[in-house]
Amino acid sequence: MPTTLVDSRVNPRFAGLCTFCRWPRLADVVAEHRPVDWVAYGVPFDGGVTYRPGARFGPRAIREASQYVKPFHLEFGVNVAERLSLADGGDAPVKPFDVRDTAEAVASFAAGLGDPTSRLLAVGGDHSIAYANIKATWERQGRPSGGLSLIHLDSHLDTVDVIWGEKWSHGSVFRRAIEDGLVDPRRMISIGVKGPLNTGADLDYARSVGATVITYEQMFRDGQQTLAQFLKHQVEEKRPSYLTFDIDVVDPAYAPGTGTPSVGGFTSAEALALLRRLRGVNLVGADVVEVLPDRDPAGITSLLAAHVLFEIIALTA
Ligand SMILES: [Mn+2]
Repeated sequence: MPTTLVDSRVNPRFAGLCTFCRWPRLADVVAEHRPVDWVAYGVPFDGGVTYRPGARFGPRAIREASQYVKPFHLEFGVNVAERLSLADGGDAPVKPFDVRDTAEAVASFAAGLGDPTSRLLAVGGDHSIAYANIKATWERQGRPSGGLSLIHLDSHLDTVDVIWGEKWSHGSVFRRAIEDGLVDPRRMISIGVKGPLNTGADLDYARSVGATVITYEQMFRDGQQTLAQFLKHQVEEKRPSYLTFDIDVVDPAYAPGTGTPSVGGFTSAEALALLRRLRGVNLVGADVVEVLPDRDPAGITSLLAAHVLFEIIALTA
């Protein structure tokens, strides 16, 4: 069912309520008893960061930037809003002083969004918020044993065990998700990882559990082949796959507004092209995280994140 969109040729993009991509509020869609294909919601939380805070302001900035996201996908040749029913689910409740409590609050909020078949897209917030959306998605998928497949675009692996004596932070999120059976590490791929690292052992956990890691450098060598093979399996097996997009996978020259910037990396165009290669994957949930508006002078990071959100949705249109 199509999305009821405000026509920007009648009502300008700079007017009206500010929702993701000007989609209707979820409450309005539910009141009309319309099914929803994707619910995007904000998670204004940055209590899990190990460096610069400020991603709690990400959802607002991305909503604002997304007013300029148009619905027709040029490369796919589809009007995404006509193909899909999309809604803005508002912001999840957060507990600003506690990562673990926030994860629980967000997961239970997410569990109630839309109808049981709606896909969930969480907009962060720091990367720690991915745990809750992965958990809610895993439950929605009927708790597949072994966990969801994970496509992870990030400069960092986020599989550290303990940081500052804490097991819950944006640097540990996928280790916890793997331990809890939400993610199948043998069907996990981390793309765009960049150095330097704290220690070479940072890679050990991901490799020991069977995850595939493609560094940014490798993408221009044998990484392309590894990725193509991984995606071929994903498409053939139709495995429920979750996509997590940390904006710091993009070169800070293109995405400066982020808390743990890592120099080099994908241009914005390369990142969008990479996302488009995921078409055909059985995508069941996603997140876009780590946008830090205070470090984003011209708003380009938020604008990119808004378009990343659109590209993710468009993969299923
Ligand atoms: Mn991350």
